[in-house]
Amino acid sequence: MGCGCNTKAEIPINKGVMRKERTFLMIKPEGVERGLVGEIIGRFERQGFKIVALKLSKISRELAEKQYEEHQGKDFFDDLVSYMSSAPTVSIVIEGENAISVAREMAGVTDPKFAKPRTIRGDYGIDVQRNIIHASDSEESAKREISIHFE
Ligand code: D4T
Repeated sequence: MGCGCNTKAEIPINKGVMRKERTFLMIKPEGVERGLVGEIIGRFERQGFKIVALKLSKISRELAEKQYEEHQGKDFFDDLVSYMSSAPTVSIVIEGENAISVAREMAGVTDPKFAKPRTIRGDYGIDVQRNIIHASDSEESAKREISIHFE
């Protein structure tokens, strides 16, 4: 009996409303340090997404602040931007059907303690800050984040 999902996909894709989208991902410092870049990119490729931009860089504190500007003023903001600018990260743009919501599903919920198995944070996340990957949460964020990381 068919499950109605893409058999190649790691996570079933909702075939209801299909939209070709681009989204921004960032592999956080501990993901790079622990040698998880290939594993993480591979998951998105196997899910059927096309990599349209890819960059390894140590981002400045200013860029990290811009990336997370919606969290300015929260108690974790300073630690978060220090952490994100402390070591190399990988910035990625992927393209494909429902890329924004599917990438968020593949990432898993923010706190790895609660993230499901087979999600990136569920499988590799350490804690809420060292949660391996960032994925844009809306079309507006995706556009904004792509433009700040890939001028
Ligand atoms: P990102 O933006 O990294 O994909 O994460 P989420 O979209 O899943 O979660 P978020 O916006 O609530 O948090 C942004 C970023 O801040 C870190 N964080 C979060 C943290 O260090 N301490 C905290 O208490 C929270 C809530 C993790 C992700």
